[in-house]
Amino acid sequence: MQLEKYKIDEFNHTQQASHNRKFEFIAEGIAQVEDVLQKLVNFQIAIPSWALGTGATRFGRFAGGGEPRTIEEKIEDVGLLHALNRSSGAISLHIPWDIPQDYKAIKTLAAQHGLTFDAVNSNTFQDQPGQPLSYKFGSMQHVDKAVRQQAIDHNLEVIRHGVELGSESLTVWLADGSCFPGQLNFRKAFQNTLESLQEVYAALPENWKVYVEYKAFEPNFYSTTIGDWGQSLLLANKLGAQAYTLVDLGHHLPNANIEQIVSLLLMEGKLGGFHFNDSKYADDDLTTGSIKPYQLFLIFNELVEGMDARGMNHATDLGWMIDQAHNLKDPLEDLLQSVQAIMIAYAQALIVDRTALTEAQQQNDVARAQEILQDAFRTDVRPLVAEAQLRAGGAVNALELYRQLKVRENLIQERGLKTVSTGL
Ligand code: PSV
Ligand code: MN
Repeated sequence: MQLEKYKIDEFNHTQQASHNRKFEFIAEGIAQVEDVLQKLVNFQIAIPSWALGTGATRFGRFAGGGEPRTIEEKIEDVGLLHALNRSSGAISLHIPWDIPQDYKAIKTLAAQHGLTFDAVNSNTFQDQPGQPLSYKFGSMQHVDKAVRQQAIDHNLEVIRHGVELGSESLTVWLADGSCFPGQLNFRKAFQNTLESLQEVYAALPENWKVYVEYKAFEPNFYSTTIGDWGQSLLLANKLGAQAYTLVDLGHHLPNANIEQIVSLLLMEGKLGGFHFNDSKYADDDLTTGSIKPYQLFLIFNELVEGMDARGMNHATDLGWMIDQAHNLKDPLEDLLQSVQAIMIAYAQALIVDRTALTEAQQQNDVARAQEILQDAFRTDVRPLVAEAQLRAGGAVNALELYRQLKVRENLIQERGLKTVSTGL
Protein backbone atom coordinates (compact mmCIF):
# COMPACT_ATOMS: atom_id res chain seq x y z
CA MET A 1 0.00 0.00 0.00
CA GLN A 2 1.34 3.41 -0.96
CA LEU A 3 0.68 6.26 1.43
CA GLU A 4 0.55 9.46 -0.57
CA LYS A 5 1.93 12.52 1.17
CA TYR A 6 -1.11 14.63 0.26
CA LYS A 7 -3.28 12.38 2.44
CA ILE A 8 -1.09 13.12 5.43
CA ASP A 9 -1.21 16.82 4.60
CA GLU A 10 -4.99 16.78 4.24
CA PHE A 11 -5.35 15.07 7.58
CA ASN A 12 -2.94 17.45 9.29
CA HIS A 13 -4.88 20.36 7.87
CA THR A 14 -8.06 19.20 9.62
CA GLN A 15 -6.17 19.03 12.94
CA GLN A 16 -3.93 22.07 12.57
CA ALA A 17 -5.89 24.64 14.56
CA SER A 18 -6.41 22.42 17.58
CA HIS A 19 -2.79 21.22 17.44
CA ASN A 20 -1.45 24.78 17.27
CA ARG A 21 -3.37 25.78 20.38
CA LYS A 22 -2.01 22.85 22.37
CA PHE A 23 1.52 23.26 21.06
CA GLU A 24 1.72 26.98 21.79
CA PHE A 25 0.48 26.37 25.30
CA ILE A 26 3.21 23.86 26.12
CA ALA A 27 5.96 25.55 24.10
CA GLU A 28 5.63 28.67 26.23
CA GLY A 29 6.76 26.87 29.35
CA ILE A 30 9.76 25.07 27.85
CA ALA A 31 13.22 26.53 27.76
CA GLN A 32 15.03 25.92 24.45
CA VAL A 33 11.99 24.41 22.84
CA GLU A 34 13.60 24.44 19.38
CA ASP A 35 16.48 22.35 20.65
CA VAL A 36 14.06 19.86 22.20
CA LEU A 37 12.07 19.66 18.96
CA GLN A 38 15.20 19.02 16.90
CA LYS A 39 16.23 16.20 19.23
CA LEU A 40 12.78 14.67 18.84
CA VAL A 41 12.97 14.97 15.05
CA ASN A 42 16.37 13.24 15.03
CA PHE A 43 15.38 10.39 17.31
CA GLN A 44 14.58 7.16 15.43
CA ILE A 45 13.45 3.82 16.80
CA ALA A 46 14.15 0.63 14.84
CA ILE A 47 11.27 -1.73 14.17
CA PRO A 48 11.98 -5.46 14.44
CA SER A 49 11.19 -7.44 11.31
CA TRP A 50 9.94 -10.26 13.53
CA ALA A 51 7.15 -8.27 15.14
CA LEU A 52 5.17 -7.20 12.09
CA GLY A 53 2.95 -10.25 12.20
CA THR A 54 0.69 -11.45 14.98
CA GLY A 55 2.62 -12.99 17.83
CA ALA A 56 1.79 -16.21 19.53
CA THR A 57 1.88 -17.65 22.98
CA ARG A 58 2.59 -21.33 23.37
CA PHE A 59 -1.17 -21.77 23.64
CA GLY A 60 -2.13 -20.42 20.28
CA ARG A 61 -1.89 -17.81 17.61
CA PHE A 62 -4.75 -15.68 16.38
CA ALA A 63 -3.65 -14.10 13.13
CA GLY A 64 -5.13 -10.75 12.18
CA GLY A 65 -4.80 -10.74 8.40
CA GLY A 66 -2.76 -8.85 5.85
CA GLU A 67 0.51 -9.83 7.50
CA PRO A 68 3.69 -9.27 5.50
CA ARG A 69 4.72 -12.49 3.72
CA THR A 70 8.18 -11.48 2.62
CA ILE A 71 11.04 -9.30 3.71
CA GLU A 72 9.97 -6.79 1.03
CA GLU A 73 6.48 -6.57 2.53
CA LYS A 74 7.99 -6.14 5.98
CA ILE A 75 10.03 -3.22 4.70
CA GLU A 76 6.85 -1.77 3.21
CA ASP A 77 5.11 -2.09 6.60
CA VAL A 78 7.91 -0.29 8.39
CA GLY A 79 7.82 2.27 5.59
CA LEU A 80 4.14 2.87 6.35
CA LEU A 81 4.88 3.39 10.02
CA HIS A 82 7.70 5.76 9.23
CA ALA A 83 5.61 7.73 6.74
CA LEU A 84 3.01 8.22 9.46
CA ASN A 85 5.24 9.09 12.41
CA ARG A 86 8.68 9.87 10.91
CA SER A 87 10.17 8.35 14.07
CA SER A 88 10.70 4.76 12.94
CA GLY A 89 13.26 5.09 10.19
CA ALA A 90 15.06 1.78 10.65
CA ILE A 91 14.42 -1.94 10.51
CA SER A 92 16.19 -4.65 12.48
CA LEU A 93 16.43 -8.08 10.82
CA HIS A 94 16.47 -11.46 12.52
CA ILE A 95 18.35 -14.19 10.66
CA PRO A 96 17.21 -16.74 9.51
CA TRP A 97 13.62 -15.54 9.96
CA ASP A 98 14.41 -12.95 7.32
CA ILE A 99 17.18 -13.85 4.95
CA PRO A 100 17.86 -11.15 2.40
CA GLN A 101 18.38 -12.51 -1.11
CA ASP A 102 18.81 -9.58 -3.47
CA TYR A 103 20.70 -7.07 -1.31
CA LYS A 104 20.68 -4.33 -3.88
CA ALA A 105 16.93 -4.51 -4.45
CA ILE A 106 16.22 -4.64 -0.72
CA LYS A 107 18.48 -1.70 0.00
CA THR A 108 16.83 0.30 -2.76
CA LEU A 109 13.38 -0.52 -1.43
CA ALA A 110 14.37 0.47 2.10
CA ALA A 111 15.90 3.71 0.86
CA GLN A 112 12.70 4.54 -1.01
CA HIS A 113 10.92 4.37 2.34
CA GLY A 114 13.63 6.39 4.08
CA LEU A 115 14.76 3.37 6.11
CA THR A 116 18.18 2.17 7.21
CA PHE A 117 19.15 -1.27 8.53
CA ASP A 118 19.71 -1.35 12.24
CA ALA A 119 21.33 -4.21 14.18
CA VAL A 120 21.15 -7.68 12.67
CA ASN A 121 20.16 -10.43 15.10
CA SER A 122 21.40 -13.99 15.15
CA ASN A 123 19.31 -16.98 16.14
CA THR A 124 20.90 -19.95 17.86
CA PHE A 125 17.89 -20.54 20.08
CA GLN A 126 15.95 -22.60 17.54
CA ASP A 127 16.92 -25.49 15.32
CA GLN A 128 16.37 -24.78 11.65
CA PRO A 129 15.30 -27.40 9.10
CA GLY A 130 18.34 -29.24 7.79
CA GLN A 131 20.65 -27.94 10.51
CA PRO A 132 23.23 -30.65 11.28
CA LEU A 133 23.55 -30.20 15.07
CA SER A 134 20.93 -29.31 17.67
CA TYR A 135 20.87 -26.35 20.08
CA LYS A 136 18.73 -28.28 22.54
CA PHE A 137 21.47 -28.04 25.17
CA GLY A 138 22.71 -24.61 24.21
CA SER A 139 24.74 -23.06 21.44
CA MET A 140 27.82 -21.03 22.40
CA GLN A 141 28.01 -22.68 25.82
CA HIS A 142 27.65 -26.22 24.44
CA VAL A 143 29.89 -29.00 25.73
CA ASP A 144 30.53 -30.06 22.11
CA LYS A 145 32.91 -27.79 20.20
CA ALA A 146 31.16 -28.72 16.93
CA VAL A 147 27.89 -27.20 18.15
CA ARG A 148 29.70 -24.10 19.33
CA GLN A 149 31.36 -23.82 15.94
CA GLN A 150 28.00 -24.06 14.21
CA ALA A 151 26.73 -21.19 16.37
CA ILE A 152 29.84 -19.14 15.64
CA ASP A 153 29.54 -19.77 11.90
CA HIS A 154 25.91 -18.69 11.98
CA ASN A 155 26.88 -15.39 13.61
CA LEU A 156 29.56 -14.84 10.99
CA GLU A 157 26.95 -15.39 8.31
CA VAL A 158 24.65 -12.87 10.00
CA ILE A 159 27.47 -10.30 10.00
CA ARG A 160 27.97 -10.91 6.26
CA HIS A 161 24.28 -10.22 5.58
CA GLY A 162 24.47 -7.10 7.71
CA VAL A 163 27.53 -5.78 5.92
CA GLU A 164 25.76 -6.11 2.57
CA LEU A 165 22.78 -4.15 3.89
CA GLY A 166 24.72 -1.42 5.64
CA SER A 167 24.00 -2.53 9.22
CA GLU A 168 26.64 -1.63 11.74
CA SER A 169 25.83 -3.87 14.67
CA LEU A 170 25.10 -7.44 15.65
CA THR A 171 22.85 -8.38 18.55
CA VAL A 172 23.52 -11.72 20.17
CA TRP A 173 20.92 -13.14 22.48
CA LEU A 174 21.55 -16.67 23.69
CA ALA A 175 18.92 -18.90 25.22
CA ASP A 176 21.79 -20.91 26.72
CA GLY A 177 21.51 -22.06 30.29
CA SER A 178 20.12 -25.00 32.20
CA CYS A 179 16.78 -26.19 33.50
CA PHE A 180 18.00 -28.33 36.37
CA PRO A 181 20.68 -28.13 39.05
CA GLY A 182 23.71 -30.18 38.13
CA GLN A 183 23.01 -29.97 34.40
CA LEU A 184 25.78 -27.46 33.73
CA ASN A 185 29.19 -26.55 34.98
CA PHE A 186 28.59 -22.78 35.23
CA ARG A 187 32.23 -21.84 34.76
CA LYS A 188 32.72 -24.02 31.71
CA ALA A 189 29.46 -22.79 30.18
CA PHE A 190 30.55 -19.18 30.67
CA GLN A 191 34.06 -19.85 29.37
CA ASN A 192 32.77 -21.64 26.27
CA THR A 193 30.41 -18.74 25.64
CA LEU A 194 33.23 -16.22 26.01
CA GLU A 195 35.51 -18.12 23.64
CA SER A 196 32.74 -18.48 21.07
CA LEU A 197 31.91 -14.79 21.30
CA GLN A 198 35.61 -13.97 20.93
CA GLU A 199 35.61 -15.70 17.55
CA VAL A 200 32.57 -13.70 16.48
CA TYR A 201 34.12 -10.50 17.81
CA ALA A 202 37.27 -11.14 15.76
CA ALA A 203 35.14 -11.12 12.60
CA LEU A 204 33.44 -7.78 13.33
CA PRO A 205 34.14 -5.03 10.81
CA GLU A 206 35.97 -2.10 12.37
CA ASN A 207 32.97 0.21 12.44
CA TRP A 208 30.68 -2.43 13.95
CA LYS A 209 29.46 -3.02 17.49
CA VAL A 210 28.31 -6.27 19.04
CA TYR A 211 25.51 -6.09 21.61
CA VAL A 212 25.42 -8.83 24.24
CA GLU A 213 21.80 -9.16 25.35
CA TYR A 214 21.00 -10.69 28.74
CA LYS A 215 17.83 -12.26 30.05
CA ALA A 216 17.05 -13.56 33.52
CA PHE A 217 15.17 -16.70 32.57
CA GLU A 218 13.17 -18.41 29.83
CA PRO A 219 13.52 -20.72 28.00
CA ASN A 220 15.85 -22.03 30.68
CA PHE A 221 14.45 -21.93 34.19
CA TYR A 222 17.29 -22.82 36.51
CA SER A 223 20.21 -20.82 35.12
CA THR A 224 20.86 -18.58 32.15
CA THR A 225 24.45 -18.23 31.05
CA ILE A 226 24.05 -14.55 30.20
CA GLY A 227 21.34 -13.91 32.76
CA ASP A 228 21.92 -10.36 33.94
CA TRP A 229 23.78 -7.16 33.22
CA GLY A 230 26.75 -8.30 35.32
CA GLN A 231 27.35 -11.33 33.15
CA SER A 232 26.80 -9.32 30.00
CA LEU A 233 29.14 -6.55 31.13
CA LEU A 234 31.77 -9.11 32.10
CA LEU A 235 31.65 -10.52 28.60
CA ALA A 236 31.59 -7.10 26.93
CA ASN A 237 34.64 -6.02 28.95
CA LYS A 238 36.53 -9.19 28.12
CA LEU A 239 35.63 -8.96 24.44
CA GLY A 240 36.83 -5.40 23.89
CA ALA A 241 35.92 -1.89 22.85
CA GLN A 242 33.41 -2.90 20.18
CA ALA A 243 31.34 -4.99 22.59
CA TYR A 244 28.47 -3.56 24.61
CA THR A 245 25.59 -4.63 26.82
CA LEU A 246 22.07 -4.53 25.45
CA VAL A 247 19.17 -3.91 27.82
CA ASP A 248 15.83 -5.48 26.97
CA LEU A 249 13.26 -4.04 29.36
CA GLY A 250 11.49 -7.39 29.75
CA HIS A 251 14.58 -9.36 30.73
CA HIS A 252 14.85 -8.56 34.41
CA LEU A 253 13.64 -10.19 37.58
CA PRO A 254 10.58 -8.45 39.07
CA ASN A 255 11.13 -4.95 40.45
CA ALA A 256 14.70 -4.66 39.17
CA ASN A 257 15.84 -1.04 39.11
CA ILE A 258 16.49 -0.81 35.37
CA GLU A 259 17.18 2.92 35.46
CA GLN A 260 20.07 2.35 37.85
CA ILE A 261 21.47 -0.40 35.61
CA VAL A 262 21.28 1.96 32.65
CA SER A 263 23.02 4.72 34.55
CA LEU A 264 25.96 2.55 35.57
CA LEU A 265 26.37 0.92 32.17
CA LEU A 266 26.48 4.38 30.62
CA MET A 267 29.03 5.50 33.19
CA GLU A 268 31.21 2.55 32.15
CA GLY A 269 30.75 3.39 28.46
CA LYS A 270 29.30 -0.07 27.95
CA LEU A 271 25.63 0.54 27.23
CA GLY A 272 25.08 -0.32 23.59
CA GLY A 273 21.42 -0.66 22.88
CA PHE A 274 17.87 -1.11 23.96
CA HIS A 275 14.98 -3.42 23.30
CA PHE A 276 11.77 -1.68 24.31
CA ASN A 277 8.64 -3.42 25.50
CA ASP A 278 6.59 -3.50 28.69
CA SER A 279 5.65 -6.20 31.13
CA LYS A 280 3.62 -6.97 34.20
CA TYR A 281 5.25 -10.26 35.13
CA ALA A 282 8.30 -11.22 33.08
CA ASP A 283 9.17 -11.08 29.40
CA ASP A 284 5.57 -10.30 28.51
CA ASP A 285 6.52 -8.30 25.40
CA LEU A 286 3.58 -5.92 25.80
CA THR A 287 3.25 -2.49 24.20
CA THR A 288 5.98 -0.14 25.44
CA GLY A 289 4.64 2.22 28.09
CA SER A 290 1.36 0.37 28.48
CA ILE A 291 2.01 -0.92 32.02
CA LYS A 292 4.80 1.14 33.61
CA PRO A 293 5.09 4.50 31.87
CA TYR A 294 6.77 6.09 34.89
CA GLN A 295 9.54 3.49 34.79
CA LEU A 296 10.01 4.20 31.09
CA PHE A 297 10.35 7.91 31.88
CA LEU A 298 12.83 7.23 34.70
CA ILE A 299 14.92 5.14 32.32
CA PHE A 300 14.95 7.94 29.76
CA ASN A 301 15.78 10.40 32.49
CA GLU A 302 18.95 8.41 33.23
CA LEU A 303 19.68 7.98 29.53
CA VAL A 304 19.52 11.69 28.83
CA GLU A 305 21.51 12.59 31.93
CA GLY A 306 24.11 9.87 31.38
CA MET A 307 24.50 10.45 27.65
CA ASP A 308 24.84 14.19 28.13
CA ALA A 309 27.48 13.61 30.79
CA ARG A 310 29.52 11.69 28.21
CA GLY A 311 28.78 14.08 25.35
CA MET A 312 26.91 11.38 23.43
CA ASN A 313 24.50 11.94 20.58
CA HIS A 314 21.08 10.74 21.75
CA ALA A 315 19.96 9.73 18.28
CA THR A 316 22.98 7.85 17.03
CA ASP A 317 25.19 6.68 19.88
CA LEU A 318 22.92 3.91 21.17
CA GLY A 319 20.85 1.34 19.29
CA TRP A 320 17.14 1.97 19.90
CA MET A 321 14.89 -0.92 19.02
CA ILE A 322 11.49 -2.29 19.86
CA ASP A 323 11.25 -5.98 20.73
CA GLN A 324 7.67 -7.01 21.26
CA ALA A 325 5.04 -9.56 20.35
CA HIS A 326 1.55 -8.52 19.34
CA ASN A 327 -0.89 -11.19 20.37
CA LEU A 328 -4.08 -9.17 20.43
CA LYS A 329 -3.61 -5.89 18.64
CA ASP A 330 -2.95 -5.11 15.03
CA PRO A 331 0.90 -5.19 15.07
CA LEU A 332 1.17 -1.91 13.19
CA GLU A 333 -1.15 -0.13 15.60
CA ASP A 334 0.78 -1.60 18.51
CA LEU A 335 4.07 -0.42 17.02
CA LEU A 336 2.69 3.08 16.45
CA GLN A 337 1.61 3.18 20.08
CA SER A 338 5.01 1.92 21.24
CA VAL A 339 6.99 4.42 19.22
CA GLN A 340 4.76 7.17 20.56
CA ALA A 341 5.27 6.01 24.16
CA ILE A 342 9.03 6.06 23.65
CA MET A 343 8.93 9.52 22.10
CA ILE A 344 6.80 10.80 24.98
CA ALA A 345 9.15 9.39 27.63
CA TYR A 346 12.12 10.85 25.78
CA ALA A 347 10.45 14.26 25.48
CA GLN A 348 9.61 14.25 29.18
CA ALA A 349 13.22 13.40 30.02
CA LEU A 350 14.40 16.28 27.82
CA ILE A 351 12.35 18.80 29.78
CA VAL A 352 13.55 17.79 33.25
CA ASP A 353 15.04 20.81 35.01
CA ARG A 354 18.52 19.32 35.44
CA THR A 355 20.07 22.27 37.22
CA ALA A 356 17.32 22.28 39.81
CA LEU A 357 17.53 18.50 40.18
CA THR A 358 21.28 18.59 40.77
CA GLU A 359 20.78 21.30 43.38
CA ALA A 360 18.06 19.32 45.14
CA GLN A 361 20.29 16.24 45.15
CA GLN A 362 23.21 18.22 46.57
CA GLN A 363 20.99 19.53 49.35
CA ASN A 364 19.43 16.14 50.08
CA ASP A 365 16.09 17.75 49.30
CA VAL A 366 14.26 14.53 48.58
CA ALA A 367 10.77 15.98 48.21
CA ARG A 368 11.99 18.64 45.79
CA ALA A 369 13.87 16.09 43.70
CA GLN A 370 10.73 14.01 43.40
CA GLU A 371 8.68 17.09 42.47
CA ILE A 372 11.12 18.00 39.71
CA LEU A 373 10.95 14.57 38.12
CA GLN A 374 7.21 14.26 38.46
CA ASP A 375 6.66 17.72 37.13
CA ALA A 376 8.24 16.59 33.85
CA PHE A 377 6.45 13.25 33.91
CA ARG A 378 3.08 14.87 34.48
CA THR A 379 3.52 17.36 31.67
CA ASP A 380 1.46 16.42 28.65
CA VAL A 381 4.22 16.52 26.05
CA ARG A 382 2.14 14.96 23.29
CA PRO A 383 1.82 18.27 21.40
CA LEU A 384 5.63 18.59 21.48
CA VAL A 385 6.08 15.13 19.97
CA ALA A 386 3.33 15.84 17.43
CA GLU A 387 4.99 19.12 16.44
CA ALA A 388 8.30 17.35 15.86
CA GLN A 389 6.64 14.64 13.79
CA LEU A 390 4.71 17.26 11.81
CA ARG A 391 7.88 19.17 11.06
CA ALA A 392 9.50 15.94 9.89
CA GLY A 393 6.64 15.35 7.44
CA GLY A 394 4.54 12.93 9.47
CA ALA A 395 0.99 12.96 10.74
CA VAL A 396 -0.10 14.96 13.75
CA ASN A 397 -1.74 11.77 15.07
CA ALA A 398 -0.36 8.69 13.32
CA LEU A 399 -2.71 6.13 14.82
CA GLU A 400 -5.79 8.18 14.04
CA LEU A 401 -4.73 8.58 10.42
CA TYR A 402 -3.83 4.88 10.17
CA ARG A 403 -7.43 4.10 11.05
CA GLN A 404 -8.93 6.78 8.83
CA LEU A 405 -6.98 5.49 5.86
CA LYS A 406 -8.05 1.92 6.66
CA VAL A 407 -4.48 0.71 6.28
CA ARG A 408 -5.09 -2.76 7.67
CA GLU A 409 -8.17 -3.27 5.49
CA ASN A 410 -6.08 -2.27 2.48
CA LEU A 411 -3.29 -4.67 3.44
CA ILE A 412 -5.78 -7.50 3.84
CA GLN A 413 -7.14 -6.77 0.38
CA GLU A 414 -3.66 -6.76 -1.10
CA ARG A 415 -2.22 -9.72 0.74
CA GLY A 416 -5.17 -11.78 1.88
CA LEU A 417 -6.62 -12.67 5.24
CA LYS A 418 -4.62 -15.78 5.90
CA THR A 419 -1.05 -14.65 5.48
CA VAL A 420 1.55 -15.68 8.00
CA SER A 421 4.63 -13.71 8.81
CA THR A 422 7.92 -15.18 10.01
CA GLY A 423 9.05 -14.22 13.47
CA LEU A 424 7.82 -14.85 16.97
C1 PSV B 1 14.57 -12.94 23.58
O1 PSV B 1 13.52 -12.96 24.49
C2 PSV B 1 14.57 -11.67 22.75
O2 PSV B 1 14.40 -10.55 23.57
C3 PSV B 1 15.83 -11.55 21.91
O3 PSV B 1 16.13 -10.19 21.66
C4 PSV B 1 15.43 -12.23 20.67
O4 PSV B 1 16.27 -11.95 19.60
C5 PSV B 1 14.03 -11.71 20.49
O5 PSV B 1 13.51 -11.69 21.82
C6 PSV B 1 13.16 -12.49 19.58
O6 PSV B 1 12.86 -13.76 20.07
MN1 MN C 1 15.24 -8.63 23.08
